[in-house]
Amino acid sequence: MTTLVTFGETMLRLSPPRGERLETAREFEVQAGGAESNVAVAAARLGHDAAWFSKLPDSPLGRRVVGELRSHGVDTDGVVWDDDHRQGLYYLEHGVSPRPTNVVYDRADAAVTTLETDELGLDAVREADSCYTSGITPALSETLRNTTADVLAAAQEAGTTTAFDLNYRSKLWEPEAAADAYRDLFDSIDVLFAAQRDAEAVLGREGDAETIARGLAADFDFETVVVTRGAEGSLALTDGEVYEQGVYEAETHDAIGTGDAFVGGFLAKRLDGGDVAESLQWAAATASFKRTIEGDVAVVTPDDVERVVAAEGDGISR
Ligand code: KDG
Repeated sequence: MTTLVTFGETMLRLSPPRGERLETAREFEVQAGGAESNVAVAAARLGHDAAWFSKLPDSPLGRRVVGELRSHGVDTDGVVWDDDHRQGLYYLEHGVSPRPTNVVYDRADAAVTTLETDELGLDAVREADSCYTSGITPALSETLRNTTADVLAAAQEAGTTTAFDLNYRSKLWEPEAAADAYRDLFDSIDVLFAAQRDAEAVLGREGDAETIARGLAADFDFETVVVTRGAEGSLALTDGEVYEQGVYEAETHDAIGTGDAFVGGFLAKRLDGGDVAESLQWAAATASFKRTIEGDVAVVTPDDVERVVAAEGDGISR
């Protein structure tokens, strides 16, 4: 049985060689990248049956996305193929101090923005142990906002654990619009992942990570709230208990997808029957491992994660 189903947009990511700029580069490296498929890849590579649902153009570009995800072991049988819309792209110029990393989206009218609930096989979502999407998905179109609500509600009603990362993207919408959409979905979410900066800037939460987690759990009845704090580590609240986790040191080669690797590591360990503390540890270790790898996804094995944890224990709590 599929243990994890994720749902969202995957783009092709085009990045010039390091040290070159988008406006002058003659070569681009091409890879698939999208928050929800990044989570599916991490979970698949950590030993789970992970499936990814979306809609893609029936073109070489859409097939390239599917081919890449399959190469990591992700089940893409639920992908809906489309003849009328395009493949979303994003351009990534890697930064180097003092020049910041620059992301340029070229994703308007992507096939996924037209994905309606009726086109999806919701049975797979109902039969899975866990269903994950992020705040990027409802940001992409009104249609997808409705579909996201339907998918999460169907999953939760069927007893599938639903997980959601706020993943606020300021290039996609304003904080007020995001907050409205999030609040509409919160009733259907069991496990919430929130970067502390998103909880503050979008949901107007104040205080330290524990205060934020307790406030969100009380207001929206989440089973588990995980608050991430970048280099400061992370914290999870479940059944009133708080668990803290430091970061594992890593030499950062490519930070894109670190948050998705964190979620993938957490869900994978939870699906293995790990408790929240162990799952946080796997989340942090998978995230740090990802930072050493070029591309959106964590090309990782369970042994890699075990080694990080064994070498550093609880990580660095700052
Ligand atoms: O978390 C990484 C994502 O930001 C990247 O894959 C692109 O999905 C993406 C998005 O919409 O920003």
